[in-house]
Amino acid sequence: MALKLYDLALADPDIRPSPFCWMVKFALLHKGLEFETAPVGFADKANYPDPEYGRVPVIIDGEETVKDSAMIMAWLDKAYPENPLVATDGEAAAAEFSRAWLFSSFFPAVSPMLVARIHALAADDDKPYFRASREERFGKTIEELAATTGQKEKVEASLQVLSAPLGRYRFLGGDAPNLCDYYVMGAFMWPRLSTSEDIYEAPQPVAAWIERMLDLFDGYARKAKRPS
Ligand SMILES: N[C@@H](CCC(=O)N[C@@H](CS)C(=O)NCC(=O)O)C(=O)O
Repeated sequence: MALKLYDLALADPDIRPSPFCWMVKFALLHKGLEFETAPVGFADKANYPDPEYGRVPVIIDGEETVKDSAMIMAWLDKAYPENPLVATDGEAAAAEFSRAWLFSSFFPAVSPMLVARIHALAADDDKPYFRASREERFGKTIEELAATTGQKEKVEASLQVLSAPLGRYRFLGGDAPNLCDYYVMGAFMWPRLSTSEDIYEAPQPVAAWIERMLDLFDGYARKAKRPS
């Protein structure tokens, strides 16, 4: 039986913007593992594999249930050692750094630009939960978040740190992608699939790397449905 990934869906069930689910999708593709996805809405907790946890990604592989993108990565390399996501302690440390950079820099910069857009695209049944949970998390209304100024510039400043490594190497993993690339590109799929607009401009080496990442695995990420 194919491995199952629980994935977050918007009102259009083919639009799947979750950055953490994308990190896992890239990792599964890297491993060459077959998988199917099970879409769930934000508030649809009864259909989550663990309603109390109430988050995705969660993967089910036979008897195994694994939650949390970072835990899933570690589990994948243990259960399926072929094509490691990180081959050395150095690569593991770099991947942890990449993930920490997302949380300290990229996500805080981009989130205010996305919350209202995602709310507009969420299923009607999910909207009240999404609004309440995000307004509690950010301490602002969705409308106040959407009106925040200067976020585009903050995202663009945050992306500058990637210009030097990606100007020198094809991937953050060097000649070939590794977990660092999947963490960062997984995060970049979030704005890509939450709006039809290009809401920031990436520096040239980063933009070129994004195109390379979209081409991987027979263009899997490039083919993902975007809002119209
Ligand atoms: N630390 C978790 C975070 C997972 C997470 O926050 N997922 C979001 C989707 S991107 C979610 O499940 N949201 C459901 C909700 O907001 O209730 C991971 O890395 O997997």
